[in-house]
Parts: sequence; structure tokens; C-alpha cells
Amino acid sequence: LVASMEQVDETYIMVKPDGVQRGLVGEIISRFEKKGFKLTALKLFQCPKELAEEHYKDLKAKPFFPGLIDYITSGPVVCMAWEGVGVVASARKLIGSTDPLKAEPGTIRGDLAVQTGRNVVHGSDSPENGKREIGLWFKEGEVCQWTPAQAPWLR
Ligand code: 3AN
Repeated sequence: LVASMEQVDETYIMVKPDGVQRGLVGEIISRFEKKGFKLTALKLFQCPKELAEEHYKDLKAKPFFPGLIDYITSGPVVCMAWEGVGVVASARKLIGSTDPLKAEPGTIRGDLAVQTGRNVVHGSDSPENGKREIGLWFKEGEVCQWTPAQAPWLR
């Protein structure tokens, strides 16, 4: 297999409430599918406050933390786990800079957003956080291990 020598990582991708409300779910999923990563979990979910606070616990001291928690819990989000070689770094590239006005055209935020506080999508910032966040947002049995029949190199 083409990628068999390299480490397969997993990342937690989430369409935030603004992305869901603006009808961007399909567009965002599409970008990861077309890139060639493998979807292993997917659900629409109303996030409880406690989970939002745990997910963003590293940002607890930031002045925007309360607003961030209100935003993430303001409506349903779409939770996803994606797998592949280099998926964490590649997904961050596809997503673009935290500030959508600084994100390059061609990236999700560069094409679809204007505000840092409404930047439509989340992606894990390291393989360790990818695992941590997938464990946080999904229950056992919600993540599927599967091999795409038409593209076994995705594993
Ligand atoms: P990223 O989502 O690009 O990894 P982080 O981890 O620095 O960026 O920030 C997490 C989330 O916190 C961002 N996606 C954004 O929603 C929010 N955020 C970050 N910085 C600000 C800010 N200066 N004002 C408001 N919200 C912010």
C-alpha cells in the first residue's frame, strides 16, 4: 500500500453552529472527502456546556472564553472524525487561519467566513489532541473502522 510506511493519524473536525445555520455542512464535508481522507464518525449534536468547556479547556483564561462557550452551544454542531496519513496538519491547511480575514482563499475559512468568533469549523491542532477530542465527542461504537473498497490505500 502506498501509505503503509507512514503513521495514520486521526483528527476531530467540527462544523460549528454558524456553519450549520448557514447551510455549509455539505460544502465542508465535501472538502475533506475530495482531499481523500477517510470519514470514521459523523453526527449532528447539541453540545452541552460542560463538554464545550472541556473541549476548550486550554482557552479557559482567555477573555473570549465565555463568548466562545455560548457560541459553540448556541445550536447543533456536526461532529466528525477523519483518518489518514498527515490528516491533522493537512486538515489545518484546508481549514485556514483562525482569523478568516487572514486565511488564504481556497481554504474553508478563507472562502466562507469573515469573523474569528464565527469561523465555521474546528480542527484538532495535534495528533494527541485529535485522539483526545474524538474520545471526548464520540461514544464507543460511534467511530467506524472500515476500508473503502474502491480506494484501499485510504485504509
Ligand atoms: P483554531 O480554531 O484555529 O485552532 P484556537 O484554538 O486558537 O484556533 O481558538 C479556538 C477557537 O476560539 C477559535 N476557533 C475561535 O472560535 C475562538 N477564538 C480564538 N481566538 C479568538 C478571539 N480573539 N476572539 C474570539 N474568539 C476567538
